[in-house]
Amino acid sequence: VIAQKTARENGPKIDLQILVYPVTDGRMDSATWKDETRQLFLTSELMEHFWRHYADDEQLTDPEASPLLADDLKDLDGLAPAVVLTAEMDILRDEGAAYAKKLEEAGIPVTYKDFKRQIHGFVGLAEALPVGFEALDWVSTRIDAHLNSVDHFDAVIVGAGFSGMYQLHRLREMGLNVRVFEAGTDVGGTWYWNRYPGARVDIESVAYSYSFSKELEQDWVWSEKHATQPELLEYANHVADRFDLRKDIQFESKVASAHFDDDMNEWLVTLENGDAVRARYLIMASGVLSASKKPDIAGYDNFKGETYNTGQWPHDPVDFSGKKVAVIGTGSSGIQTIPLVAEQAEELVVFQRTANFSTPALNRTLSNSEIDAVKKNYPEYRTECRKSRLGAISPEPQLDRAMEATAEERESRFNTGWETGLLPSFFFAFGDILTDEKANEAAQEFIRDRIRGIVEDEQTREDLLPNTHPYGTKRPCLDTNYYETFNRENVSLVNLRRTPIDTITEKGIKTSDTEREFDAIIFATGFDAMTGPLLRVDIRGSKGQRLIDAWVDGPQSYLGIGVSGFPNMFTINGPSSPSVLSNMMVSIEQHVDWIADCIGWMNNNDKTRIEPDRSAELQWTEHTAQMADMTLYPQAESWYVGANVPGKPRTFLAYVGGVGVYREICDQIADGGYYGFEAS
Ligand code: N01
Repeated sequence: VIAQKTARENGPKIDLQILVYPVTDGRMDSATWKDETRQLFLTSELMEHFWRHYADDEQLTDPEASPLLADDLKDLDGLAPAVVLTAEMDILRDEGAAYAKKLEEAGIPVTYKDFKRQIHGFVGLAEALPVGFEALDWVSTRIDAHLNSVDHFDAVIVGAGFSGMYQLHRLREMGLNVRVFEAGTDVGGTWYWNRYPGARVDIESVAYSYSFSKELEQDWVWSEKHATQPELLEYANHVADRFDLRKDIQFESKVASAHFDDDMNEWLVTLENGDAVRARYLIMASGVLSASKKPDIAGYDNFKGETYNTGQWPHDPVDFSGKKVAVIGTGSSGIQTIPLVAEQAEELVVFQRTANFSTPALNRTLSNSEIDAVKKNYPEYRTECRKSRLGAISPEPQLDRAMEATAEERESRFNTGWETGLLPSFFFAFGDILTDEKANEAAQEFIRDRIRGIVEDEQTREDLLPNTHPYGTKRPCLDTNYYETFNRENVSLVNLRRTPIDTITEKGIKTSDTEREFDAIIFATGFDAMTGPLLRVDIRGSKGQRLIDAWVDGPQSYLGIGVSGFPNMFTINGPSSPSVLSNMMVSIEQHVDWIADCIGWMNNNDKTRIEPDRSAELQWTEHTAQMADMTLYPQAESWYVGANVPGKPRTFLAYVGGVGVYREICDQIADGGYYGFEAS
């Protein structure tokens, strides 16, 4: 009534009218009004009682009481666009629907939705009837769409690491209009954030690189067997320049939320600064080890000295000369950084909760002839990597059983593993290292023996021996002089299993036996892996369903690429894909290509909405878990199962079947018309 009146009398401009099960017709005679089955919560009798308070007989049909009965809507300049919501089981349903239709016929933009099987008042009862949240979300999305005249894209990609960069390139080549949002100031993802001293890739550089461009592959020269973080970042920058990627990447733009709009089959993506865009596809290229975990240590904020987190290292060099430094955490990050910090600091104390398995990286510069040989053979090399289990082909996996070999044979193979300096060399020494406890124990004992042979101090040596989990079930590490570092005068180890941390204090760290003072503390305490980067964005799918609710018992995903109820969303290296168990570059390229092909297929077939069907998703999730249960992986308290984040549901987060097998499955699904997905 007010919207009509201000338009009629040239009053204040109303921008948008939001009518929630509106009362529009004082005649009280619509079909729903009279329907016996709709007398729920609001009855006709009660509604008539309200009407009678408001209007006498004559006024009931006055358009200033019953806006449906106005006959001049077509002539009203400036009548506000409307959002109209009704509930199917409401006596007011028909008059709300009739008014929406009438406005529309008068040329007023109207968005109308009838919420099926709902009763009058359901929006206000959202706590009891969660569909109310869906309705609120629907209304707020309409308001957002109205207030923000937002840009539209074919796809939004979250993250400009190696996956986001290549996805942008692929989709742009297909002629799509794409926007990438990146929280950092430049490209590189993992290699942009993890700038701690000693950071390197522990897959061979020649394998950990893009294969999509033959020219790039031939032009780029890796200097070392395991490239350093600066070299990897330089590579990312080179790729961004070479393919002119930055023009479609918006930096310093952290995505806060992504809400799916069922009516438009689009995502509304909102940044932390409130800016928003809409896109048909949402591609989460947000990384798997990118959500740093705030350490669950008492007094974390007390310390007055310098603090560093390996996952968010400063861009300017940090100088530890003359300083007393603590490192908490002995995963890959801690183990890589400890030897370098030790060389600089006056004193270094390492706080270790779990001793980890680490073997020497044996890093070295690559010779020209080695590089030439790989480049000559790159197409075959890449094909082999794609077909392999881990996405890297050296060393060659052996398939026989460890305990059927002689002790000498085991010793010899493990020795070769130790001397190749390649991450999978122990997994691949025999076919059953990750499935047979005895085989694994043999590998463990070999490594423990080597550690015993390196570390001089008796107590430190004992404390460094890993004995809480099978080899490989926590991500094993490759190091350069890690164990040797504990022979230095200025380095000591605190075993937190014997003397746990009580609290961090203003000056240092207090363990159960003593307090130590430091100038700097380095937290190498890990990440909320795999699901963290997805759940830190407020993602809401169809009908307002939140991803965080859908995954309350652990992630469920079809192929680690799509999630049922979250249409048009793709996750690169998502949970239940090989991702962290593989050479990430191989897995990234495979997902990016698959997603690009899928979007191409959608466009060619005039489809605008795709999502996994629930049964396919459940089957895949179960299959992933069953595969993991055939291995020793679930035995460790690792980030692979979410054990490092208090309260995180325990599920094994990756697909153990290997990248070759996985690729075949994904290809067959695509070839079969995206079997297990519903596209419309
Ligand atoms: O993290 P982590 P990361 N009090 O979770 C300890 C990849 N990566 O950053 O084992 C005391 O492995 C925790 O102890 P515990 C790679 O996939 C790759 O090192 O939980 N200690 C553990 O020792 C890797 O696996 C590369 O008992 C606490 C450490 O912190 C993944 O990233 C390089 C603690 C965390 O280890 C993560 O590695 C670096 C607490 N409250 C990383 N909380 C390369 O490619 C945690 N810890 C080479």
